[in-house]
Amino acid sequence: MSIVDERSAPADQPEEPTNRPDATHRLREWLARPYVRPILTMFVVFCLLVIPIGWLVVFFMNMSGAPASDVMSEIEKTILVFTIVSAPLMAITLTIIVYSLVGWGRVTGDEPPMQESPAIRSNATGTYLWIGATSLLAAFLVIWGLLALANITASSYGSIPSNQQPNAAKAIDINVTGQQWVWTFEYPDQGKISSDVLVVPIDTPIYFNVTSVDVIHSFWVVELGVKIDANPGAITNTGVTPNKLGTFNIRCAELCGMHHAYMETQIQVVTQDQFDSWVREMGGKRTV
Ligand SMILES: [Cu+2]
Repeated sequence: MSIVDERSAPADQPEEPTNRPDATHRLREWLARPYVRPILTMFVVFCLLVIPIGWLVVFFMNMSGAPASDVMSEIEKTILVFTIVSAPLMAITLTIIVYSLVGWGRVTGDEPPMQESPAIRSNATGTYLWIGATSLLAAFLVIWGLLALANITASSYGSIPSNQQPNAAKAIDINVTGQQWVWTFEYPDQGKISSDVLVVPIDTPIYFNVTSVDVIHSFWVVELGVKIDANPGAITNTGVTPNKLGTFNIRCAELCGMHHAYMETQIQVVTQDQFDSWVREMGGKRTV
């Protein structure tokens, strides 16, 4: 018996009126098609697979201590939400690819290849569903992204220049200079001390003035979720408020020459007392 015959014969529902097929009947008929159940099963499995994958991504990101700021928490939440919301699109695409390779194309014994595969391109319901669902998902992601961006900006006084900040959240200015292939940090308000390791007090907004003396670099404080280009002849600004004690990574995120991969240092987030004594040790002034 060929597959075409199976589809056009709703043989096992004798009680249904044949002249007025209602929605339930049509759905049952659709489900009875030989390719529908395997495709639906694969779709659900691929959708569910995304949850452990998304979780694994965040798990690996957190192995080095992230999130160490509200900005990074917001970024991780956004990565998870974007992964999960785009899962159905990935799943339907993967399902169609896999089933096209191993399902419709499969020929066993003397059976001829299937003549009638579902016409996806000319199916109006399929087209409307695809456009409708993807538009809704995209709109949701745009709105989520804008809200997350607003949260990130609001959660850190560090992104506001220090002379425009309320006194309660007075930021520490730090001048960051990139050069092939080291980072240098200068503390203008602490007696212009200079260091190749970034030391900052916890829960205090930090305001970065970033530049470069040679080529374009990118200043990336990995576990704090901060990244901004360091351009020669210009100053770029960003900020963050560290909320976790510990030592985290600073890397260059812009290919800048032979030893780009080794252009890294550390940020030490310490208590205010530890920061004050570090400043004294470095020969600087006590912070305000
Ligand atoms: Cu670099």
